[in-house]
Amino acid sequence: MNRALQSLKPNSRILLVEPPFYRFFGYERWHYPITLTLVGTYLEQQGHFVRIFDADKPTPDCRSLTRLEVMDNYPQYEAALSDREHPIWEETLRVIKEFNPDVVGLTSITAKIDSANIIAAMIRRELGRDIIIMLGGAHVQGMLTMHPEYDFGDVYDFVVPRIPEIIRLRPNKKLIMQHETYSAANFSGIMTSTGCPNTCTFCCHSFEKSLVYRNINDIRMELEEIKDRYNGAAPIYIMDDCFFSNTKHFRSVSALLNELQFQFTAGSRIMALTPEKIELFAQQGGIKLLVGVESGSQRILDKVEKRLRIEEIISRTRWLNKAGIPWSAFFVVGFPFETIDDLKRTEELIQKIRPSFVSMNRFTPYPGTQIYKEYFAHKTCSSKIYSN
Ligand code: B12
Repeated sequence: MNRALQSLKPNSRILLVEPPFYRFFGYERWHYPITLTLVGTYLEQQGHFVRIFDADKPTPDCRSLTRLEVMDNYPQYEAALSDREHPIWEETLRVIKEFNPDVVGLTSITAKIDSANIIAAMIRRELGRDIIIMLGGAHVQGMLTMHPEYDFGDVYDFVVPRIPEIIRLRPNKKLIMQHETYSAANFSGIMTSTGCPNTCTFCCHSFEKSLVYRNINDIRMELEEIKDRYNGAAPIYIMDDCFFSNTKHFRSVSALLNELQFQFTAGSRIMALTPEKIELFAQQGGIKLLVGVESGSQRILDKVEKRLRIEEIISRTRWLNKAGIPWSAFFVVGFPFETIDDLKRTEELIQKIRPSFVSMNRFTPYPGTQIYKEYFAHKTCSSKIYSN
């Protein structure tokens, strides 16, 4: 067990808090807090009393936004970071006070770290030093990979980069405050495995290299719970990094989804696609596939170690179009070594492969990745700690 977690006194009252982010700018893009639900399930099994407060749960005024609207609205998040009296911070503090925790646990991806820091500083300011505050998540993992001595600030008592094999647990959704108000669609995201055999230089996957698969009976229990308890009619979103890579696992989970009459969406590496798997996916209830193409330039694909040839992209996505399965192609633009010519090649490839949906994403250097090491690590870290 993680040594810091081992040091918690037995039967602690632990409140895990998902820092608010999308809610600040009215975006309803949201899945239940899967990371904290797994962490909470683990801590509950260690004998603690655990609850999860999802401070990012969308309110009724949140709605689906286009990418341009997200860009326009994003400054509202930045404004909230400087506004201590924002109602969302006040609500978060009120819930924490009412719960009266011994320990507060925060999770954070890089985008949310300022929000997590504000909550930690607020607890220190209002509730003193008796409460233990811990921080985990992809940002902590990345920063510590890069800078092992990195100081997250004295608002935190300790940080937890990793709890191995946690993915094998079945997330206990009842730990989430007001879980009964959540719908099947809110709980539609499930992870049946984690890990990736690839080593793309922009991906944070370096943290959890090993492939870990959940037990099929356990996956069945989670799906049945979504169906029975939460009246599951919504399609399931399989959040695995490489759902198609292990054929045996792919077959058994797809068959299970079909047996339970779920439709589903999943991601695949292009090189894991075969005509047989595509056919099986469609037969078993697959309604949409997500694939990471990243670039139409072979030079860029090689540079980011995607281990993918343009010819393979063209031939394998042809199978998808032939099978008539809707598919989204994910691209990254703005690598530090990308040229206009590379971008033109991406545009040409999109015309050629004709995905049903194109997701164009701006490159972000995440700490812990190879590309961050090469191009950004020497720059000064600028994550602010919001002091008392
Ligand atoms: C599922 C998923 C999603 C889901 C989110 C579902 C949800 N509600 O969480 C969706 C599809 C919505 C999504 C969206 C995005 N995601 Co995402 N996502 C993942 C994925 C595949 C799994 C995350 C997960 O739950 N893992 C299982 C948990 C248990 O593991 P973990 O989060 O790593 O946590 C471990 C430790 O950090 C620690 N820990 C974590 N928190 C805490 C807290 C405490 C108190 C303790 C003690 C320990 C602890 O314990 C855990 C076990 O070791 C990861 C990749 C991966 N395989 O990890 C990417 C990943 C987290 N996503 C990433 C990104 C960038 C995004 C987006 C920003 C993409 C975008 N541009 O829009 C958005 C942001 C969404 C948001 N606001 O949270 C990056 C984050 C990189 C970073 N440094 O920030 C990752 C790592 C992908 C990658 N390879 O680069 N994502």
